[in-house]
Amino acid sequence: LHLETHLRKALSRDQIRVHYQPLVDLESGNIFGMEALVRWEHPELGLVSPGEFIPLAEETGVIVPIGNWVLREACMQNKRWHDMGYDLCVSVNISMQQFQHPEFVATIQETLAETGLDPAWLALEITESVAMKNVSFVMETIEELKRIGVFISIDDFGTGYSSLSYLKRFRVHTLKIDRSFIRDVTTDEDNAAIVTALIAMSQQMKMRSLAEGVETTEQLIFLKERGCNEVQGYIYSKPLPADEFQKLLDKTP
Ligand code: G
Ligand code: G
Ligand code: NA
Ligand code: MN
Repeated sequence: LHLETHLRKALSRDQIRVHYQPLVDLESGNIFGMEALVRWEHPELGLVSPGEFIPLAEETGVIVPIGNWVLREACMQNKRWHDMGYDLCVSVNISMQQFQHPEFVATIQETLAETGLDPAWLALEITESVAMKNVSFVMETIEELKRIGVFISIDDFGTGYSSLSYLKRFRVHTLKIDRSFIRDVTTDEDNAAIVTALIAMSQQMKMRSLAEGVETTEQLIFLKERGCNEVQGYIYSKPLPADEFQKLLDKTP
């Protein structure tokens, strides 16, 4: 099937898409932003999910051009929404290969300059595997990004080789609690304890907490009672193409 060859050509063949999933402020219930999630529209295979091709893209290095394209597309789209009067923050996933690329910070600056998006309306999601690699390099890069004015989130928190001491050194803006902890949060005491502790820790360290994969009202109530700041999940919406996401914005006050 030569998936790799096809993947390399996916960009030039215009087969890469970006879907958007709402990020909701738990106190107000308002959509304040969206996570950009890549999709590959393959002519024979149909819509290929990133779970299937991101690992291959990372192994082969194709993730760098694809990731840069997603970043640009997401910034362009968000600029369009700002010009229409929506104040939204777009959150973009960044792979380790992108983050470690010598041109990464320059790429962020160029993309913001060329799309005209204010840095304060862009957040970058990095995983703990990124944060693991080279602590001083990661710290420096994060500080540079913060100086530019973009926001930094730690994605899938609690699943990687987490070290709490990194959180102290990196000082990110948002901690995204992995959905594996949220799934059984109302029935499993251990998950309840972990999520409660992560929300409290975020508050005390002046970070925002975001719960991923929220699907039920019970989960929402649990999170609200503990002061979780933000949520994302099927309870609000699955990831949607830009035009459908915009309809969702128009529907919600
Ligand atoms: O959208 P979905 O739930 O299928 O995403 C599966 C995984 O792919 C998630 O872990 C998500 O973080 C990752 N992913 C989605 N879009 C991107 C992207 O643009 N870049 C990178 N590096 N990962 C992405
Ligand atoms: O790793 P990351 O958090 O970036 O992955 C986001 C992935 O989670 C996407 O593939 C998205 O489709 C998926 N997702 C988003 N909301 C939910 C949800 O409520 N339930 C489940 N099972 N998956 C979700
Ligand atoms: Na993510
Ligand atoms: Mn995540």
